[in-house]
Amino acid sequence: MLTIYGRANSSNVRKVLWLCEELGLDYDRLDYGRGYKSASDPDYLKLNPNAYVPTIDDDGFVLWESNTIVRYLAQKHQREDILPTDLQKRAIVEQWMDWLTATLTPALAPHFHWHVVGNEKFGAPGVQAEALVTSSRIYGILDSQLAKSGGYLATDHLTAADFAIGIYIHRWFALPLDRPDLPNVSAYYDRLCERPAYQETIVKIGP
Ligand SMILES: N[C@@H](CCC(=O)N[C@@H](CS)C(=O)NCC(=O)O)C(=O)O
Repeated sequence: MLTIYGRANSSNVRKVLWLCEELGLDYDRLDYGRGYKSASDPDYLKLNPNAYVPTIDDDGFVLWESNTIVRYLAQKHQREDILPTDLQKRAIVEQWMDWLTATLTPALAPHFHWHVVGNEKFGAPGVQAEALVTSSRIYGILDSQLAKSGGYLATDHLTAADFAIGIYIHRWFALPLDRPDLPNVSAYYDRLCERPAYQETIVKIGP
């Protein structure tokens, strides 16, 4: 049995939930993390010493780090379309997964921490305007990539990279931002929104 530890409104948990729904997997989900059972509980820390969600327990095999979990589940279920076995195709998927963790997520974070979490540090004069310059530039890189990829982040069909970035596409549109016009990002979001599993695990939950 697959158990997912993590609240359904967490961005990193939603990556895993969306994939599980697309794969049609049976799983249990336990509400851990902010607002629920604490991820700092000693029992949880034994599974994941970082006190973060998500963590999975797959028949006794424990794994954390959302992007790693996405790759693990795709490979376990032999979805070569989602996680290519070809060296270079896989490297491109992983490149975009690393990029979104290292570059896109931190660029979007100041907007999320102000508009959703309400952390006043991010509402100080000039902070949001400056953050928007950065986030617009980063989503601009995404727009250029989508113009040549064939419609999805790494290539012309859904891969692990899309499962990792999906929540941050929804968040970009769901937050009250003065967004630049990025037609390929908009078309990508429309494409993802056509998927019932994306609607269920990401869009309906909110930013
Ligand atoms: N690199 C980790 C980051 C995990 C992470 O930051 N999780 C957040 C939720 S999105 C968390 O656990 N926050 C504390 C909490 O909810 O208690 C991953 O991708 O799994």
